[in-house]
Amino acid sequence: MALREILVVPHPVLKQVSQPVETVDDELRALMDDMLETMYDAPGIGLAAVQIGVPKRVIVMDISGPEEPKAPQYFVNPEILSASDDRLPYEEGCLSVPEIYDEIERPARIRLRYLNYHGETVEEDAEGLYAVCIQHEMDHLEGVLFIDYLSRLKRDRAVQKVKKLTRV
Ligand code: GNR
Ligand code: NI
Repeated sequence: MALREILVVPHPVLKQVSQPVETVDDELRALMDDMLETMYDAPGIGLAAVQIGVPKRVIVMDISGPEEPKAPQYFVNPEILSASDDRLPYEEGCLSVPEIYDEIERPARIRLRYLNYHGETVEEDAEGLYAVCIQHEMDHLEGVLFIDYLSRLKRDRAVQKVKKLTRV
């Protein structure tokens, strides 16, 4: 396993649309292992492959609390089958937009389909933080960041702040 560098705005790869995975094999599992290690190290609760510069439709997540046992989850080629009309506002952050937080509203409940670590198809419902996080991650697969939902003024300020923060 290896730590990978997390790309931050305004890196152009973050705007790319990620490509579907053809087969869940050992090479892909090695990528997912690196992603999970990188996410825990950051630390974060989710990471899309494009955030480490690999534009494939792969996500890792762990929304367990700090006192709970680790609960890694892996999503390959995830799809949203349906979404509720009611919205859940949540204060979001992103490892690719460090130190910026703002409230975003998304569907409160969704039904999901994806391939897991073993390449098996899974269908399940998500709500609460799980729903928020998977939707945030799936936006990354389309080249969309949470700051894209903010006003242009707020978004531009956020990018400027990150540029200043990451300048060396
Ligand atoms: O670590 C993360 N926390 C978080 C908090 C609220 C909503 C979404 C997230 S995802 C983020 C990690 C990340 O940037 N994933 O793409
Ligand atoms: Ni993010």
